[in-house]
Amino acid sequence: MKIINLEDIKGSDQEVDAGNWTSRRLLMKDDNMGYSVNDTIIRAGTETHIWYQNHLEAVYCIEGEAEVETLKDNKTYRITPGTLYALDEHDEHLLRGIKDARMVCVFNPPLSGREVHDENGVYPADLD
Ligand code: 9YT
Repeated sequence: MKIINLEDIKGSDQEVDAGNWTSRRLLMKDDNMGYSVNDTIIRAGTETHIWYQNHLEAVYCIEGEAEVETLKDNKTYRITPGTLYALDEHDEHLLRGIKDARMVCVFNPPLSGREVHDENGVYPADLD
């Protein structure tokens, strides 16, 4: 069994700061769980274009407030603590931080841990 504590990840190379968000990568591909888990802060006042064409992601809000707009239908969803959104159709979306929002993010297939979005909001299929 493994025990992983967020405090040990903060400031390490398992913390990826992309400006609009900072992602603390708790479990990654090399942990061989079949999924990865991040504790991510979406910064207030930011808007990020995301389109995970190669991954499915579930996002569970535990603090703060965010907004997700799905681009195929321009629907906007308010995300508050206790709300989970699942990008089960690889949904292209805009993610806005209303207040600093803390999200637990699960990816299938797992992230290797080093990904940042490309110019289209995509993570590459696989990084080794
Ligand atoms: C919630 C979300 O999609 N944030 C962008 C960062 C990403 N989830 C990550 O790598 O933690």
